[in-house]
Amino acid sequence: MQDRDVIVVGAGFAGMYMLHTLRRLGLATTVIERGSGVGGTWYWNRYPGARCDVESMSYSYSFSEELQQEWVWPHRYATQPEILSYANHVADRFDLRRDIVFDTAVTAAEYDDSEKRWTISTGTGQAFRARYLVMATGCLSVPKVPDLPGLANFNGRVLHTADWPREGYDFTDQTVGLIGTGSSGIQSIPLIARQAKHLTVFQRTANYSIPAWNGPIPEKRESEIKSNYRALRQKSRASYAGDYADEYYVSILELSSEERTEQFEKRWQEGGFNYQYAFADAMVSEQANELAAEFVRNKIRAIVKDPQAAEILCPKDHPFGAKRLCVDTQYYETYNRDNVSLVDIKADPIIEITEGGLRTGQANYHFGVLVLATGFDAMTGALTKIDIRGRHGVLLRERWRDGPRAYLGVAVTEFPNMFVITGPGSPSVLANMILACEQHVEWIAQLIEHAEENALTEVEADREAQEQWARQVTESASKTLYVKANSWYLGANVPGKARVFMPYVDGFQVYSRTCDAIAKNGYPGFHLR
Ligand code: NA7
Repeated sequence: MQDRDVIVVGAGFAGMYMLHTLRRLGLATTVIERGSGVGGTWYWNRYPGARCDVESMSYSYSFSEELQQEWVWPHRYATQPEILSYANHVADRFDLRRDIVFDTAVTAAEYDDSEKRWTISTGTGQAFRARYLVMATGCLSVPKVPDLPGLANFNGRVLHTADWPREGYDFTDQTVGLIGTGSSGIQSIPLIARQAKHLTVFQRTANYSIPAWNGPIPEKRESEIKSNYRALRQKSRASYAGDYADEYYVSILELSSEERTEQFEKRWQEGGFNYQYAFADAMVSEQANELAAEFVRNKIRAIVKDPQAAEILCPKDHPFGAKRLCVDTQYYETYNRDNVSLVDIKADPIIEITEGGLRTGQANYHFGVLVLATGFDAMTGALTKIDIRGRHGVLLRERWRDGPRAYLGVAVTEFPNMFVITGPGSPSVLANMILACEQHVEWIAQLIEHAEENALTEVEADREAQEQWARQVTESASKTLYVKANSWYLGANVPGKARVFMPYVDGFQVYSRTCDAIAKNGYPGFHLR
């Protein structure tokens, strides 16, 4: 059994920076990582077209001025291989690998009340003891395989976007069925269609997607950002979404009809999340939301030549942005190809997967490869999968049966000295994730430093503070339209999962200010023993 000050679980962007930061505090830290390399979600999600939906120069670490100056992002939105190569560069540059144990999945973690130590068990039989446990396990790291009758009988290859073969997959001359039209489906469909003989997309819920207009970052733009990086990062930290893109906060309902069309068109032409974040009332007023939504539907109708397919692709059953917005390259255009067909499985649901394809109530479909772009057990899946036992052996999974509860989204009562990076109840997936990771890492490190300096042996969230926080997170979300869709934000995509809105919706800036004030005031809401 190895004794460490801190065990960090996960070597994605959160875990890597946590290690770097704890080392600077002089704490003996080991990171345990299930994959064979760093990068977390960007290590596993290797499907064609996988790309970040936040601009590269913003979706990158800000903690090192040298790093952000020297790294060159080739595209406005980075591809998965580009992000992975950045993660590897960071690991090398800061000499992180020597403290990362790869190919090792944490299976259990148990807190010993008398020793004030966590014991961490792994699938390889290696065990560790540590004073602190930091879960950097990611929000989108447990792929969700749908419970489709007959799936085991399928004769061909089954691929899940979030667990893609490392060697890639060649779709040339293949007939492909693809289930799922969230970001992973919407990003991969155009590329699979270009290679495959035929692609049939099975859509249950139509999603809103905004073009990325991706391309190389012009040199002038890059140097503008780099010469102004510090200020731009400050702007990101003071923003709603943790990004330096302008959040204009124009109110849709205050605009005249002409101004509205002009604004929607402008945001559509800019591409990406601006289309959502530019508008102050988009996520709070049904009327404003519907105007933004109808503009997107009309774009879909203009792009997709087959009017019947276009109507199937137009989302009508949930507000715009209530499921995470997709950012695409030639997604809707792909349905104009002769080798692509679209099946509405809401109207005609899947009955079963067969040996050679699938059967709906009204038809049989044949294909040799099945792609599941069916998402994740998001936000909590990676934590509830591990047997995490706190004080008196209580299981985290049991405590979270009716929905996750974590003070500030960081600490859980009865689980002392354990911290969760971008946990449920923090802005996490509603913000720029790398910045959200940095903010949490820095805040957690500061709390650990405080504990070390004051010879504290236990840091634990107070139950009432935790409940109050959970109530506030739920209450804030309930005032928005985010709760009006069956999204993974709500756990609605996993059968049996409690329906609780998990991310903090009041914005990155409000959240990080709250965290700072708590640190400054001696950590109210925590028991420091
Ligand atoms: P998402 O956004 O959860 O999308 C999953 C898709 O798979 C969605 O269209 C689902 O339809 C569909 N799905 C899931 N289960 C089934 C079954 N059983 N039958 C038919 N269709 C199903 O996951 P992604 O991987 O695309 O994206 C996740 C995040 O990663 C994304 O938001 C970005 O932040 C990056 P449904 O909507 O449930 O009807």
